[in-house]
Amino acid sequence: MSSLAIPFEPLPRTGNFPATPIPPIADADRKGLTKKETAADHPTWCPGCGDFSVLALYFKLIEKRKIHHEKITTVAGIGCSSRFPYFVQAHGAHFIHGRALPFASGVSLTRPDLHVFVFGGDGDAFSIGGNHFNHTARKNIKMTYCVMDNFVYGLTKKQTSPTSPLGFKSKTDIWGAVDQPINPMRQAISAGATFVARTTATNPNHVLQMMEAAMDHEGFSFIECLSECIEFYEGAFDAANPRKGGKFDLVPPDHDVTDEVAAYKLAGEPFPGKFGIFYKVNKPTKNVNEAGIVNSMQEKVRGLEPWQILQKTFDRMK
Ligand SMILES: Cc1ncc(C[n+]2csc(CCOP(=O)(O)OP(=O)(O)O)c2C)c(N)n1
Ligand code: SF4
Ligand SMILES: [Mg+2]
Repeated sequence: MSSLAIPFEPLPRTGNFPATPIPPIADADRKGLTKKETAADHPTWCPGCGDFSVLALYFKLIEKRKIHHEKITTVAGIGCSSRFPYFVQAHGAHFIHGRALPFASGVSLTRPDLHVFVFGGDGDAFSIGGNHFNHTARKNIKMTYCVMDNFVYGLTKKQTSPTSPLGFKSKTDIWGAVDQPINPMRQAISAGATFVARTTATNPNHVLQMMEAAMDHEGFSFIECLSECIEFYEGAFDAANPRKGGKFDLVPPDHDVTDEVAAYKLAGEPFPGKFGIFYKVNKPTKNVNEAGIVNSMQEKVRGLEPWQILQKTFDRMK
């Protein structure tokens, strides 16, 4: 148990919530969709971009976990990485820069039978979308948010991003970045995310493992996935790639994922750091809390006609 955890009283589940049992997302009786059945347009990313790998693993996840077209929901903001939903033949939205999470929250809260996947970049998540990131995490809204972190603004052709390291030369920092980069893992933990993991696009098995664990988590699951921008920050993640002379070190097996302080410590390790699940705790989701309120309100007016409900409201105003 984390030493920073604050005890709280979850809202009671009232009435007969959930009124209708929520069916499982996977349909075990149907065969898993192949990449051919879920791939849409050919991705327009630059050859060698790390984002290809993340997309390929999303297709693998869909097939392995038997998620069918009507249950696939892929949401993104704006950026190279945020083009993601275009390339998936299913429901989704390529939304406004930085606003993917509020959109996804609405979908998640109204459709408990789905699992919403959100993909995007470091600029989308931590610059323009920074506030949404913090609030979606603290509300613990059930979804998986995979940030394809390339330490740069790719789509707009090389500006400094919130994760660009000090000294990084870009069109907005021609003499080198002088601002301290944010640490996405620390930010996610401190904001209240209940699942925080880190992976890299150059290790496909690990990406898939993290996606599966994130999807299975009851709450807001965040994955920082290093994904190289071959065009504007080539070699950024060589230090995390054994094929380029770097090292890929897993989170030690004795790490307690419920220990918030231990998770901060892991997150503070110098690059390339560790990979795996840093933090995972169970807390009530906004989905459950809100459904409880809605259900108890519905109980109060069960069997009444709309005009009778209105009449009750007017009576209260007398
Ligand atoms: C409101 C608004 N501001 C700015 C932009 C311009 N813009 C588009 S994508 C982007 C940043 C993309 O960087 P990132 O989120 O890291 O994605 P990447 O392209 O690196 O995958 C910016 C500043 C925009 N489209 N909308
Ligand atoms: S500009 Fe960079 S992030 Fe964008 S598609 Fe090309 S390699 Fe990928
Ligand atoms: Mg980026």
